[in-house]
Amino acid sequence: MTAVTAGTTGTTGAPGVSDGAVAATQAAYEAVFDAAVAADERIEPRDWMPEAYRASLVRQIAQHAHSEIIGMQPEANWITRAPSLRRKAILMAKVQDEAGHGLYLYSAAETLGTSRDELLDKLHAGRQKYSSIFNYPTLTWADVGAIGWLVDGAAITNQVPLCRCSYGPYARAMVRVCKEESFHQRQGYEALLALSNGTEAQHAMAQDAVDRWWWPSLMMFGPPDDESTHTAQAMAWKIKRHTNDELRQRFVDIAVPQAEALGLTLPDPDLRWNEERGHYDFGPIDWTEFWDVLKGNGPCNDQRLSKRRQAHEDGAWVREAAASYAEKHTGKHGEAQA
Ligand code: FAQ
Repeated sequence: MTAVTAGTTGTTGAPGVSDGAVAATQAAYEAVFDAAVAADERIEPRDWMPEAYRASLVRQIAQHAHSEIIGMQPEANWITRAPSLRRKAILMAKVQDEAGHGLYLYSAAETLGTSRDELLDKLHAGRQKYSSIFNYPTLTWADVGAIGWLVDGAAITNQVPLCRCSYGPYARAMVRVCKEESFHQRQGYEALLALSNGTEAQHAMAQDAVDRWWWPSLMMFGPPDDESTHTAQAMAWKIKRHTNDELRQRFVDIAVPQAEALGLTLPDPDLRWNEERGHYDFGPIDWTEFWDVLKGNGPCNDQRLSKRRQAHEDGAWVREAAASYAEKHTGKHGEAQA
């Protein structure tokens, strides 16, 4: 079963076509789309898709893209103060990778008919979200390690299943993103290991960072399943492959033995192996804090958005120069000149 190509399947606007005929055609397209999803086929940009599917993808991909570029800020805060040239070079490469991830994701959203400008305008106007995690401050160098280990670790847990997302361009973008995130996670783990095995003060710094980043990392997976607005439909469409709670549990199960290997403690007295479930039990998450951060009341929401707006304004000349270059080197009919 192959999805129907949008260009050949317009359902409205044909003169003399009755409402009943339009509805029947619409139902037929929908059946083809449903069958393609059921058969685990990829939906591609030119395929017909329900408008709600398109809107849901734009919402999720935009939030994801915004998270990548806002996520550059807490880490960039330490580039000038990295403890060695080696650490500085690694951190610069990581922050650049995040910009690249934003680029792949904005490009994936563009294939759904939304321009990058439009999405950035919505971000700057506070009309689209980015991940709650990036509204927390990076107070010490150890926070860079904790972000790599926990935040990138949570991001990988969430994003590996997205490589099997039903929408082709998003799934393919995720393959490369996940490879790079794996490198990021390892560098964070290694930086924390060095601190944990260092002086007493360095060990304490690593522990303090883990104490502050642990709970917000668990919140990254989104609200509990019974409060998640989009999960059921997103799973039916195979955009999401697992629920928020399933992925959160998977992350906890991976992180606990890693914390032990690091010689660091996770700040949860209720954390213990549950033989019957075959998983770690963990304590209650403070969902009031999560919703409060989403409303704009986290420690760094204002700072993150105002820096982003400023960066966009500062970059205006680059966009103008690129547009003017493209105009100069493009012929009357849009083809590039030799
Ligand atoms: N923060 O119905 P659900 C990274 C919102 S990338 C803010 O469960 P859904 C890389 C949600 O949008 C991190 N808002 O939503 C990196 C919805 O509001 P809406 C980003 C959140 O979509 C590392 C409402 O709550 N990753 O870290 C959050 O089914 C280091 C109800 O929620 C992605 O975006 C949250 N944590 O599930 C970069 C992955 N959670 O839209 C730099 C792709 C929920 O109705 C440095 N996204 N909300 O207004 C997803 O997998 C999903 O969108 C979820 C949320 C799982 C995040």
